[in-house]
Amino acid sequence: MFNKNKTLGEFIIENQTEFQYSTGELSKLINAIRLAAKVVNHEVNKAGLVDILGTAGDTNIQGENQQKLDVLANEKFIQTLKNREIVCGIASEEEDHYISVNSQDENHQNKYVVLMDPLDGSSNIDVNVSVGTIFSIYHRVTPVGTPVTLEDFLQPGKNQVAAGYIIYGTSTMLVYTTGHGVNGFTLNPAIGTFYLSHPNMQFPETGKIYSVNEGNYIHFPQGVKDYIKYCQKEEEDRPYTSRYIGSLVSDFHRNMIKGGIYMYPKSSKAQKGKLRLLYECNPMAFLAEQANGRASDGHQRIMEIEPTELHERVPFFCGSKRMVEKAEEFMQS
Ligand code: AHM
Ligand code: MG
Repeated sequence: MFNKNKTLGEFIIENQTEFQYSTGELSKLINAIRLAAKVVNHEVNKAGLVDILGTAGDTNIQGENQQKLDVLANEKFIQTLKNREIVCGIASEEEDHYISVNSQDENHQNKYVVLMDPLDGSSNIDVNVSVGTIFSIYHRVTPVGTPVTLEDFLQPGKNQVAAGYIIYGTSTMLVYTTGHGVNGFTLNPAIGTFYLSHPNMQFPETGKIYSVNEGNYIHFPQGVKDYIKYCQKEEEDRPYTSRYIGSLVSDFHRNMIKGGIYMYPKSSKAQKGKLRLLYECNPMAFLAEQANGRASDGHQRIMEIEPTELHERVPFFCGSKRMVEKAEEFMQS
């Protein structure tokens, strides 16, 4: 039996030694993410109210500028990580370039870079549908004490030391891995504490849910079309159920619990699909593999891909192992 009273803070401390570099720096970093998550959660939860309270212009009732929540989430995460001086670099889906932290300070010994999508699925906010934050952490490859370079960020996903997401849903959860399985923590909003609610999360080997934007069907490659038809066929345990929120974190989270596959294929309109390798696919792939699932671009393991640019996109198939393998078969035939 696991201890439902265990807080995220306690869990981080207890598991610190599991980590190969184990200086406490990664723990501090995850703590900072936990803090930023609470701040963003607060903002996301009052999203509808801010609209009501704000004037038609750009300011709300307190005279503050109203901001789009994805921009706000971006600022909150960057601020928290910078203020606590625990990373040497940050890259975000919301920023054109990476940010070097304390690059002028030679004594700055921080080893980690963070890549993130501060508020994924943000088009869902206006309609009160769950959104999420995705983060990915790497050990820098250039020497500590020097400014970070692009090389520190353009690492294949297999180099990740930690990754996770926060889902702002019916309850708010933080789910993460440091390469020793996946654990989920639910926020008790009354006291602002995350508790271990989902220890050792695992994708079922197979499932009955497929998640894809079928509105793009005619633009998909033939292999994807054939796989979708396979999902819909009346045979054995099929047809599967179609569930698509349009919020990667939420679709992934549901599929991890119930069993399913999430797909964002390439199409004749978008040759590399839509999702970003560094901010979305790599962290979700790390979580998937740590939870006994699989993640691929249809032909190769997502985490093997050598990135060439920060905002690079990639087709994405992720979820229950057997379902992803089946989709790959269709794409390769
Ligand atoms: P975003 O980073 O601009 O929010 O886009 C990513 C989101 C994913 O969360 C979601 O799965 C996908 O885009 C939905 O895209 P579409 O509306 O094309 O189906
Ligand atoms: Mg996104």
